[in-house]
Amino acid sequence: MWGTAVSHYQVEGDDPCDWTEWERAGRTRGGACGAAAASWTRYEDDAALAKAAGANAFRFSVSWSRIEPQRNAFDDRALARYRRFVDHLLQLGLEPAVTLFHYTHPRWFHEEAPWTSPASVDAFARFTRRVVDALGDGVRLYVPFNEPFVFLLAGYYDGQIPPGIASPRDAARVFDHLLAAHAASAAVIRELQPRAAVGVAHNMMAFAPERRWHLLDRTLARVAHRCYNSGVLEAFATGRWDFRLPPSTRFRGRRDDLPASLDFFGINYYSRLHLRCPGRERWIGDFAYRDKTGLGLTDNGWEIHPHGFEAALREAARGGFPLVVTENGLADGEDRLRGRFLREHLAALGRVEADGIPVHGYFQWSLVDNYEWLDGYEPKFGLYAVDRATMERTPRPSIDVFRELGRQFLVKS
Ligand code: IFM
Repeated sequence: MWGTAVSHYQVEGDDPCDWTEWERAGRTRGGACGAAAASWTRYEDDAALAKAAGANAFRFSVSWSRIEPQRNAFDDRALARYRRFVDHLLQLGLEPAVTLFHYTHPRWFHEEAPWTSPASVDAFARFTRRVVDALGDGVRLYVPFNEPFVFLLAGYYDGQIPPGIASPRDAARVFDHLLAAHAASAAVIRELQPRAAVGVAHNMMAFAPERRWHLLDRTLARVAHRCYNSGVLEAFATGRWDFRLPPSTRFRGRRDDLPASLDFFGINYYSRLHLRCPGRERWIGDFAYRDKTGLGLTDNGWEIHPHGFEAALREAARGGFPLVVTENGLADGEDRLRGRFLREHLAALGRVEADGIPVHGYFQWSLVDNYEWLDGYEPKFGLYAVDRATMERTPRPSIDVFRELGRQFLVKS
């Protein structure tokens, strides 16, 4: 698969949910989402844009808050809207890859079935059932959770995103429930669509010691890698997990049904962080992006580091699952860096494949400029620029590089 990726809240617009409340409370740096890229009414046009960019697959997520605005009350019109979109993708020859959870929740969720409670697992399984039933057999790829560990850290450890809780004890319990919800969701998908493949989209990063010679920096980089990259991978590969989140939270558990719940492992890769311990701001450690390889920093300051992508793919391959790159991309409004970024990352992917590790798909984040969570509309990740006044989409020049690399990628397979 050669595709583009978007998520519901970041492109659809006007979707009241827990994030909307968060924006209203002034908890985002970049303001409110509002109309996003208006894709709720333009999805079919967006599909045509992906096709024109050479894609044969389209990753998107469904909005839980549109589909189940009140607990146990499902909106058939919302489900039908997504079904029409799936049918349209299929007509265009684009493989739909459907994510069920991409950060946002219906407004009732945190009160009535929060992730700290086992009720969340049942609620997510029920939601899965309605979606899979409505989308039918045209969808052959499901990703129940996008970046579960990022959501966990930001939502329950740092408290930066909804539900805004900073509690290490809750975080460990939530991890358990997210994995249980994944397994329950996978079981429902298998029951209703036995031919569909189930994956997870796991965010992986490169971690480096700020000072190569410094024991504490090196230890912190190792600990960060172990917990951020390998924890989720090990949980899926073995059904067990046991790692620590500094300073002292232990994540430990077991779910025997996890390994069999996954048909592919998705990697979302963007950048590398440089770690320093003790930190100047937080004693436990500072995290900074630096342009150490000379490939530049993206508009939101992230280091471009394709070798980290290569390492992430090799690490992920250790889990033994078929690999898919479910996200990779950069914020680059002027399109100065995107062409090279794409070439270097696909070269890294090629090196991995040359060593006998096949990568079954690559999805570029993102098709269009969209709402970047806490940072609003400033970072521009799109292959297509979006004019926020007219919602008109304009291809960035590097789209030709994307198309050409896609041709080469697909010819190989
Ligand atoms: O925009 C996000 C996306 O929602 C999840 N993965 C990372 C992207 C860039 O920050």
